[in-house]
Amino acid sequence: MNVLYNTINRLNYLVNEIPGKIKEIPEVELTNKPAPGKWSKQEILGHLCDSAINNLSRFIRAQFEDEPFMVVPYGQDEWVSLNHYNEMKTDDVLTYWIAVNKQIIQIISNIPEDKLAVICELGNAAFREGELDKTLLWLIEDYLVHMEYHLRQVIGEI
Ligand code: NI
Repeated sequence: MNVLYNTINRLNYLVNEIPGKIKEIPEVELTNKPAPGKWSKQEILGHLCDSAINNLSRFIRAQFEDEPFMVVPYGQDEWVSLNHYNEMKTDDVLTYWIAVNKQIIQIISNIPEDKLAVICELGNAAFREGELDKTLLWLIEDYLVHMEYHLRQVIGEI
């Protein structure tokens, strides 16, 4: 059995179930910014699109670039604000989120086991403190952990 079996199952479940739950939330609530500089729920969903597109790139490149693969952080606030997610239709943000995650599922379903062991060096020193080097497998599992953390901020328990 693929070591990513549970992760892939969970991602499939979330991609199928979450959009319907988000569509139940009124637009005013989704786009409300709790404070200037704080993300609205729709912007958190946008942040998950940014996470998806950046990690999709990592999941591809880690398989063929030099090892250790360097995980370069992206400017999360800049990505959210320059994508102007709060001005978009919620449906369009959701369509984007679903499409990129389906492609991530497609990619990770086909990574050979030896590539899952590729060492990935995290650029953020604080994040690395006290931790061993990570692998591509860890990076993929952490992608899901991060997604679930933010989905809970948007819709509560998932
Ligand atoms: Ni985040």
